[in-house]
Formats: sequence, C-alpha cells, structure tokens
Amino acid sequence: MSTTLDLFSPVNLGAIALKNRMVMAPLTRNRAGEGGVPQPLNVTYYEQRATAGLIITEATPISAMAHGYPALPGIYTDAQIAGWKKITDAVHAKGGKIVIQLWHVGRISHPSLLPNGALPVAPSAIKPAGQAFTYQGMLDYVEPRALELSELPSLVADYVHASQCALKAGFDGVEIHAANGYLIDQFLRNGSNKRTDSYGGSIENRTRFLLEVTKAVVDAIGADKVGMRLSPVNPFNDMQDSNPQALFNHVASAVSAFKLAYLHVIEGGMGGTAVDFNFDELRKHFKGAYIANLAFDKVRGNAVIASGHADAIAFGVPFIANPDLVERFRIDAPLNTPDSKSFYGGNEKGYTDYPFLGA
Ligand code: 8OZ
Repeated sequence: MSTTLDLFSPVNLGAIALKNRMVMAPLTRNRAGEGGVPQPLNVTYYEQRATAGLIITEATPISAMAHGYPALPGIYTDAQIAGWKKITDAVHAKGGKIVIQLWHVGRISHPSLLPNGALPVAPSAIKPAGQAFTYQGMLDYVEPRALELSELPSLVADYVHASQCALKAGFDGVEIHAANGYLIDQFLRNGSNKRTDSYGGSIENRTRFLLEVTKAVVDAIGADKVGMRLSPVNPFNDMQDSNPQALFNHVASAVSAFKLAYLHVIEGGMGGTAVDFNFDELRKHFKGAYIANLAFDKVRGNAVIASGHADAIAFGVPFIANPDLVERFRIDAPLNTPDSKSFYGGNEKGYTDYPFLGA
C-alpha cells in the first residue's frame, strides 16, 4: 500500500475532517445583499464548490466598522446568520466543510463605507498609498484614526461575537484573517504600526493584538475550530516590515501554543513579487496543521504535501473558474479560463455560471 500523501488524501484540521486536501481559498466576490446578508445566489456559488475538502468563505466583516468594500456579507446580525445558515446547510448536505473568515479591514476602508461617515481605524494614523473601492468608484484612502488603548477590548469582543454568530450559522469553524494588510496585519508589521504603547515597537508588542484576539476566540469556540491566515511578505495594501522572518517566526511560535485547527500562509507576494523569506523555517515554528497558498497547481500541490511541508493547499482563482476543481484535478481534465473582470461585483455571470465537466 502506498503511503504517499497527496491532494486527494483525507486529513483532519483540528475538529474539521476533510475528505481531501484541496481547500477553497477565501475570495472576495462583492455579491452580498442589503445589510450584508448572503443571498440565494451566494448559496448556489458555495454549494457548487462543496466538493472541496474545505471551503474558506470570502473575508467577512465582524462589525459595521470592519467593512472596506461594497457588497460584503457580514457575520454580526441575526439576518446575516440566517443568510449564512442556508449556505452552511447546502454545503453540508453535499458532504462539504466550511469555515468563515473573520475580517476587520482597519485602514483599508473609506468613510463612505462606514457608519455615519466615520474615519477608518488603524494602529497608527498612517494613510495607505492607493485607493479604496467604494460605491462611488475608486477614491483615495484617507488618513485613519489611531485606535485608543481603551478601544481595543471592544474590538476583541467583536471577533468573539462574530465567532459565536458563525457557530449559530452552522460553520465548522472560523479563520482569523491576520493577512494582506488588514487590521491585525497592520498591528503586526512596522510599516503600519508606529505605536509607542504596549501594542507597538517590539515584535512581542506588535503581536499582542493578534494574540488577544486569538485567545478570546479560542476561549469562546474552542481552538480546534479556529484557523488563522498570515501573509508574511505580501506587499498588498501598502504593507512592509523591516524584519518579516523574525516577526513571523515569532507569530507562528506564539500561535502554535493555542493548538489551532490550522495555520494558513500565503507564501509570497500576491502578483508575483520576489521575496526573501524562508517558509520552511516559519513552518517549523508552528506545530499544527499547515495550509499553503499562492498560485499552486496540482503537481506542485501534490509535491508540497508529499514533502511534509504542508497538510493541505488552498486554491483561489482555480476554484472561481472551476466549481468541480477536485474532479478536474483527479482526472487531469482541462480547466475553465477565469474571467478577471467578473471577480469583484456583479451577478451570476462569472460567479455561478462556470460550467461543470460534461455540461
Ligand atoms: C482582493 C480584493 C479585495 C479584498 C484579501 C480580502 O486580500 C482580501 C481582498 C482581496 O484578503
């Protein structure tokens, strides 16, 4: 009997039993309904992809202040819970597993997207380069308001509330979004965190907010239902750090102590940015299950699983264009071509109309 593991081998990530190691990456699609409530169209989209070993939902705001793009679903109101419940029921009925990605965008927002035109919040009042995607089109980012120390516990409480809402909505777990230049990552990396209090300066201090969120969510719903996503060297959203290897080795060790369901890492810069970072070294600092992500294909995915570096692989764009990606990989069938113009916003076109094999 062969003992070589590959993308089609089952695996347990904490309490979540996966029938294969092909994970659908979190993908922002901007197609939720009024009030951030998932719609029937969103049910169809996720249900179509339930043959993935695990679906990680699109990044989902944990509060009204956590929004930073149009037409995002939320996970903090009863109507949103009811909308998501239809999705988790549909995915489970097809034998799939689904966790929700908990998101606060921090400074990557705009007053027009926030309650009463509020300023976005961030660890420090540093305006990111670039423009926000708003209902009025692309608008320059504004200088965010630096969070007061006294506000941090209520933010942690928002993560806890959202994780409790997630369980009510029937999710198998949550993924804490600590990647890609959003609020938690803004605390971690010193290009965006210039605080002089106990949440800024040293690596330990910059990691404090992440660990407080993690501990609170773990205490609320159990570590075996909590994953985390990191992107140590992704420059997306105007991010940089002076020593990412030291920072993220520390982060991986510190979160390892919680015995999370998994750590999910974007192993480079989105858009193919060259990086100097040793992901094998980072991986050794985390004792639990590990999901690797960044433009993998079947051959590289199988190789990385066989090598023991990763336990599962997250695929993004291939799952947008191929609802039956697992079957296509299994039989080496050709893949549908993704249409990048319909990634963000719109209707069923480029969302639920990609053909299945044999259609
Ligand atoms: C692309 C466009 C909008 C949001 C991320 C949630 O990078 C995102 C995102 C990506 O994590």
